Amino acid sequence: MKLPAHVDEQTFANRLERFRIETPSWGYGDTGTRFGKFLQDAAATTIEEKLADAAEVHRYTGCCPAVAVHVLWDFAPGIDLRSVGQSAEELGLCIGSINPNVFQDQCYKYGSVANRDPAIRRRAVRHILDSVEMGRQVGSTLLSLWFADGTNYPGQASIRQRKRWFQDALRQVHDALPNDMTMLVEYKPFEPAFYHTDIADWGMAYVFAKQAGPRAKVLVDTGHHLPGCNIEHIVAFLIDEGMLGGFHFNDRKYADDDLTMGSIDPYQLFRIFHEIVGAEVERGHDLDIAYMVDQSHNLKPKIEAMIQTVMSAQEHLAKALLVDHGALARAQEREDLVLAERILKDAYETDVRLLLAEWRQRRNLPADPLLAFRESGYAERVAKNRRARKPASTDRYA
Ligand code: PSV
Ligand code: MN
Repeated sequence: MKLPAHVDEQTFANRLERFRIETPSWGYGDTGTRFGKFLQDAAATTIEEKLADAAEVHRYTGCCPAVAVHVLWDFAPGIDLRSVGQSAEELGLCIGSINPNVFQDQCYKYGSVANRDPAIRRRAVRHILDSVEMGRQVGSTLLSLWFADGTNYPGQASIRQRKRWFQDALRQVHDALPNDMTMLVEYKPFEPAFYHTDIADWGMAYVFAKQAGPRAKVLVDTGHHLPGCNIEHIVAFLIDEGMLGGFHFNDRKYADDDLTMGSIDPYQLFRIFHEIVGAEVERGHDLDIAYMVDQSHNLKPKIEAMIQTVMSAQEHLAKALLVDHGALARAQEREDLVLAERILKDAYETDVRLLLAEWRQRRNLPADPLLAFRESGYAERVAKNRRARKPASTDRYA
């Protein structure tokens, strides 16, 4: 398939080649909603199994060498962390972001770093600092912070006081980062806190990151926005401020649904990539952004869902690379809104699947990673081994 005349074939292929997507360990295990968990025989339980599954995604897509880990979910007490890093390496992987967990323990009922009790605030900071050290041991250079802190009712706490506790904690963590570590601050409008969340939007994350220090940046989880929010505007703004550190990719219909990226609003995904590519074209180099997936699938098979996500990410980046930036600038100069929009739509509506299939084959990868994985029989094989370790059905009327 031929590329449009304004796209240089080598530039297109090279940019795709450099696009790396980190997959989350928690996307390979059994997860659910507060209403229950539907277990899958093939779902991973241990960090070794999660890494093995992530290696399959990398084997078929060629672009997912890094795996994000969540400290409490992946590191059992006393685990030999160097061996985790080694296992990853043996599988051709590396450990990507390290995610502390200050939202699960009972003591965090009223918050972690914004808890009224100074001992709990100290405990939360200590856990994050321990996570930094664990990250160092497994070879991670990214500390990814998300806090469930907030309140459920008006009057429950002083919002201003909690803000100051957050500022103190984030500064302490930033001061303790090793030189090669970046700290990402994630925001979310609600859930589990339903009245106010201490880091509710990109503006708050920006201020906290800015005040923490130069190695703190904002993390945009695409599912963490209220309906109608213009996410690409946030992305463009943060890029221009040098404050966009990374993404947690997923899609949403109602709230933080964790649906497969691009399954609900693929045009939004294209518009996000268009802002990134536009800035890269202007600057002449790639932006330093950590592209990560944050999806825990309840119903879809885990590895297939991950491969589907990665393919969708590549397709939307490829479409964004097809935008005719010269023609777009000329249309904008003339205030030709119709043509400007059409230039975006021309790129978005191009079917790039054949282009990507050919590009993959040139790299000795399967033209269709999803089908190739399905045909490999991996999921059936591991299901057989892992099934025995899953709890028996707890259905009351079975
Ligand atoms: C919170 O909803 C979140 O997006 C954070 O990134 C957590 O680390 C992750 O989900 C856990 O699934
Ligand atoms: Mn997230």
